[in-house]
Amino acid sequence: FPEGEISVVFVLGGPGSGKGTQCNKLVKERGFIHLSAGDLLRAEQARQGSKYGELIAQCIKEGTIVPQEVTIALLEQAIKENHDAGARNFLVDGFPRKMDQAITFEEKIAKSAFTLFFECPEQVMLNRLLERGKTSGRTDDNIDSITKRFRTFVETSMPVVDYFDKQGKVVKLNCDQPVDSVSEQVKKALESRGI
Ligand code: UP5
Ligand code: MG
Repeated sequence: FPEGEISVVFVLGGPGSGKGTQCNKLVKERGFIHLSAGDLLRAEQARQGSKYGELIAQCIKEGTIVPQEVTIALLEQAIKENHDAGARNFLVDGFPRKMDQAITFEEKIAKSAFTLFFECPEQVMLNRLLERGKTSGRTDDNIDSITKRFRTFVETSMPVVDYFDKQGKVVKLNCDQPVDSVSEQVKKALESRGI
């Protein structure tokens, strides 16, 4: 996409930090298109005839990162479809979570406007995910998978946050707060970046 044609805000933060919850609010209140990389991967995994079903299922359960080719193709397709329908403002949630993805996406698809980074203590995220796991049906909402997801986040995804932070493109939010208080912080962050 040519510069300025679409606006992409990355939403990063640990598992259970509340990315999806806040993105859903922004869709309702501000009309953003919300693309969760995890949701796109889960949909692809469930799709009849997908070549990548087993690979995705395995990575999600083990908390590892699906090869970037798969995830970026899904995101690119979703962005194109929504753009064709007139959308310009995208929240890309849970992506990029590895350096190669960050570089490829910004080279091939679009530069990000900035990144919203959801800071939250692991213990808080753990409690949220275990609670959600009682009803979510997600194969990775169990203590084994959650532990692995936390490790991948620290080792593989935090370097991406640091990379954008060095460019002055990260706004940090304190997410160990009630949903509405986080939501206030999100609004201020968007305002401060003119979005
Ligand atoms: N909740 C939310 N906010 C709250 C608050 N302020 N106070 C109290 N409770 C709050 O929230 C989690 C739970 O907490 C919910 O029950 C919510 O009600 C409550 P949610 O908004 O769902 O948090 P979120 O940060 O979105 O958590 P999620 O589990 O979705 O995060 P992950 O980043 O782990 O999951 P994702 O779906 O992005 O990725 C899953 C897997 O896909 C990855 O582990 C990886 O294997 C794979 N993946 C890739 O390989 N590549 C990618 O690019 C992306 C994903
Ligand atoms: Mg999510």
